[in-house]
Amino acid sequence: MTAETNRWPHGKVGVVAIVGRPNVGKSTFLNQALGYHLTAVTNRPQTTRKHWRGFLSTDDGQIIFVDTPGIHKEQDELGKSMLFSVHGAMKDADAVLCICDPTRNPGREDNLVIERTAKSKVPVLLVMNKADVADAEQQEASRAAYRAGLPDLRGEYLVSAKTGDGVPELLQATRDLLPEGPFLFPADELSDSYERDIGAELIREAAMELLYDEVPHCLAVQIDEWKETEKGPNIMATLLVETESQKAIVIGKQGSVISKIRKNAQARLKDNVEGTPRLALYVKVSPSWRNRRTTLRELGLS
Ligand SMILES: Nc1nc2c(ncn2[C@@H]2O[C@H](COP(=O)(O)OP(=O)(O)OP(=O)(O)O)[C@@H](O)[C@H]2O)c(=O)[nH]1
Ligand SMILES: [Mg+2]
Repeated sequence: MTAETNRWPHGKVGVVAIVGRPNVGKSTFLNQALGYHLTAVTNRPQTTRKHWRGFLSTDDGQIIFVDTPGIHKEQDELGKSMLFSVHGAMKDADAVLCICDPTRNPGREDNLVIERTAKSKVPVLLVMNKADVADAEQQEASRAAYRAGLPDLRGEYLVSAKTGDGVPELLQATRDLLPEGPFLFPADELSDSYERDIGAELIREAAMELLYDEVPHCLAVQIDEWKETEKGPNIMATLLVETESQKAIVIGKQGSVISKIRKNAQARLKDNVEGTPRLALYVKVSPSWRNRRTTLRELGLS
């Protein structure tokens, strides 16, 4: 063994899947835990479309978090891929954080989450999120529903992923569930995602925030070019939509919508990359891309 491998850190190390129905705050929690904007957050359900890994390294361990798409009744090939991704993440995990949102009455999607989580062979913690807005009665209703379906829960935590309240205690409890071992990634690495994939998510997030109705669900972002320069990256990206009418909405009157999307996306990219990014955006119609396996593969969603 060399001096170098002697120094490789050890501690509580393992993979932790973050699961729950859409819109409960899974991605917000991961970003809060990492202190880094890794995955897209919006107020629309089914924002996250594939799993994303974020690494939280501390003196006493390394948690490999896996943010997953919300568990829902799938309706297309994209939905199937999303659920497949949740299943894979849970299968490979050492522990599961099952996140719920007490501000919404427990319903059909919560039952789907409970059903799938109950099959997990590893420890599960229940995380009741949105403590900043959920009242005691709502918390009790969610707690009762999840407790009833998950009798082997290893703990329950009330947190606000938005404000960070309760998050340090939950992180410590999560770490305590993990086995001892060597770090799986260098301690200064935050994720194994490519910068351009994170960039595509930030652009999609900015676009989803400005679009309404069905358009956000029909939208995908493809990075056509990511060229590093001394001043920062030059990025060319295409927004894929499914119909000409969606394309018209995304462009807006005299390009007003796409120019706002570009401006907001560029500001988000600036927080995540070195230097000043320059972003050019295009819009393309790709009919039924959510049902085309080849396009899903090209977008890294299958
Ligand atoms: N008030 C409040 N809002 C929150 C909290 N956590 C998340 N949110 C909001 O809930 C919405 C959904 O958050 P996301 O993190 O995208 O939820 P998600 O579970 O990843 O959603 P999907 O990817 O669609 O499955 C966003 O509008 C967040 O700002 C919280 O602790 N308090
Ligand atoms: Mg998400």
